[in-house]
Amino acid sequence: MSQKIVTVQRHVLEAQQQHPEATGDLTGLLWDLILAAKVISCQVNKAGLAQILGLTGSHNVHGDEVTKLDVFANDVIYRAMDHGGHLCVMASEEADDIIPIPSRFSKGKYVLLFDPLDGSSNIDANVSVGTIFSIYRKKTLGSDGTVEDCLRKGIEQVVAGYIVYGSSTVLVYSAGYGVHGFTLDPAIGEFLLSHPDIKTPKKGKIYSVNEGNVLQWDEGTRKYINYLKEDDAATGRPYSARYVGSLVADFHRNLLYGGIFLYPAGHKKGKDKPQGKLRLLYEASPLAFLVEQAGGMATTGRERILEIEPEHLHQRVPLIIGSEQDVQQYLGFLNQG
Ligand code: AHM
Ligand code: MG
Repeated sequence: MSQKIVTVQRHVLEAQQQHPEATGDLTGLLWDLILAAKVISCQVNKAGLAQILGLTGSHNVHGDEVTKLDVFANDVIYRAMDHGGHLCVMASEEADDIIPIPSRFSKGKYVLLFDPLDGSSNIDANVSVGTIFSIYRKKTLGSDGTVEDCLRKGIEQVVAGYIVYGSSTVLVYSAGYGVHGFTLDPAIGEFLLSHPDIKTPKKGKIYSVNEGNVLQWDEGTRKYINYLKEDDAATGRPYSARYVGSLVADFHRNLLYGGIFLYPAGHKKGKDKPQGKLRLLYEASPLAFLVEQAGGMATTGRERILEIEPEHLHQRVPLIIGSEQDVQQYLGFLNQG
């Protein structure tokens, strides 16, 4: 018999009904976010046609060029989420500071952190991009959320997820009871359950890294990548290199097929300390939550991503994420260094 047809809304609602104490607040919040995802998806699909291609000429807090679609996605999420009464504060990769909920709206008990359009430097070439989100419960007193409500360890996440705008639009989320994927049917405007209870393979055959940075890496990382290229059928080598350059797309493929994604710390000229590129709160933490729920691992090489205590909103970390045996093996190389 063919699979049941389940919308993401029904899936979220049924999960909520397992928790008699639930108020429906989180469900309402996710519904608002799903609406924003549909609006962004529609606009991303029109990117080649619309007049909005090109750059605004402005830079975000990381010094990256901000394309109009980044601004659009950021704005859509804000406008879908500010008035629902579920949130007390938001923070976005595109904004320097926390984003308060306007005083005219009632405040809720949740905190939303998001990267509105990850990988957007690829958009002009029709390469997949994505939205990443992360939800926490408010922890401070009072109705307004604060920066303290946003600076949270990943293990405290209530929900994490992403939407990848690719050959189809796919939404993947976890509320701590497995990872579930839904594909948008554009004809009916609904996300339908397509990937129930995703488990990532324990070991893969893919590695994803920007190898152009090889000279900036530490010895352990270099040795590990060289090891993956050696020919040894008994240990499944060589691995295949796959790197889109859009984190959500690289992550989504590896989640389904297995493998390892690495953005290690790089020793850059003029900087005394090696630095990661990806942002802890908007990229690493939500994807780490998902990968662990799917049976994988995420680390900086030194610590578990989900246990990092953030110091500031736009903190960057090295990110090594994927199949458990692959990440463990990487750690082995790093420790031998
Ligand atoms: P962005 O959030 O400004 O789009 O940057 C993050 C992106 C990730 O999607 C991707 O994994 C990474 O940057 C690619 O970086 P690089 O071009 O250095 O390989
Ligand atoms: Mg990003």
